[in-house]
Amino acid sequence: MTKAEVVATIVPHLDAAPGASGEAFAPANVALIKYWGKRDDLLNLPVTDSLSVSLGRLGTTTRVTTADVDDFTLNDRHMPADDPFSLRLTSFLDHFRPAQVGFRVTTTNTVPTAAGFASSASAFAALVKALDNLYGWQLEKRQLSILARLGSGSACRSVYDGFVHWHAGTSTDGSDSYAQQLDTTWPGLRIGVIAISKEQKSIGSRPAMRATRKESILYRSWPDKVRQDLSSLKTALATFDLPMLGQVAESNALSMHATMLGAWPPILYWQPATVATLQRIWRLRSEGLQIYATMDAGPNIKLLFDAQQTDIVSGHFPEMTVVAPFANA
Ligand code: 2P0
Repeated sequence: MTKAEVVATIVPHLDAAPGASGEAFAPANVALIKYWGKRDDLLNLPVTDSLSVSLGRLGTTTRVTTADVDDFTLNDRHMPADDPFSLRLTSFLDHFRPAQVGFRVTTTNTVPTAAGFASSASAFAALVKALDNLYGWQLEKRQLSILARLGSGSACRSVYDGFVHWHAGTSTDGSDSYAQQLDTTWPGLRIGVIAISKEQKSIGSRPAMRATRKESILYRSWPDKVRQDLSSLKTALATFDLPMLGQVAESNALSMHATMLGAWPPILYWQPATVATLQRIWRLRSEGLQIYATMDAGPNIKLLFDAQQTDIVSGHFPEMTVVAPFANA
């Protein structure tokens, strides 16, 4: 099935008359159980479930109107049509546009750009919500989640606040591969972002996922690891058990990176400072400080800890940016 065919099954009247404009916000998210590996590259269908926490007011606000030709502004900067950002947006919008229609899209990220959060998740979630508002489709969140996934897999989780579970699903059309919000709110949870490097990554997450799945024998154990971690994390969320949540998230992230090392050529996102920071975290934890690490497809580290420890943790990592994911709750 193509993306356009999926869109047609969800949006009944793609040629409906647009309103004056559509605007929406979507939060960025950090996965505690990672999405790594696709069973379908085109529709961004994952091999396993994943579970994330959305970042409250940190994310993307997007405004869409129709126009003669596509026209994109990112963080107050007009984007050339041949910029990778514009090309990716145009090809995504192609699945939604009635003939001859262009879109003017104005996007603002409230995620600190230096903080090392992926902005594609909140960007595609906000764009889909803004289109829903522009055309008055009034789609359910589950449908918005499926549409956002077509732009970027992790975007299907950014349709929601709080803790979010993305079900991998099994169908070839992806109709059962969507995210859902969990009931739990955890206002005391804090995420501390330690930016290790701002350099361009040596390999993007898309080709890295593909290579890991294809080349790494260690990837075969990844689905079992996710199943186990998902069950433990749900227990941790039900009992607000930070050490359990932290252990699951840290072990899951490190295991994801381990699968990459088993690929050939090997994939390693870590820098020397990544290892040094992990070793500091482990030393502080052995001294009794409840801090845990998670990492995405890059060298940066995100710490998980309780709000009551913020001053102590900030004292050890003064360069850290602290995020309160449930600040709106
Ligand atoms: C995650 N990552 O769960 C994992 C952890 C990176 C490491 O989701 O190809 O940008 O657009 O579906 O969503 C990054 O992958 O990939 C990602 P596509 P996406 O957050």
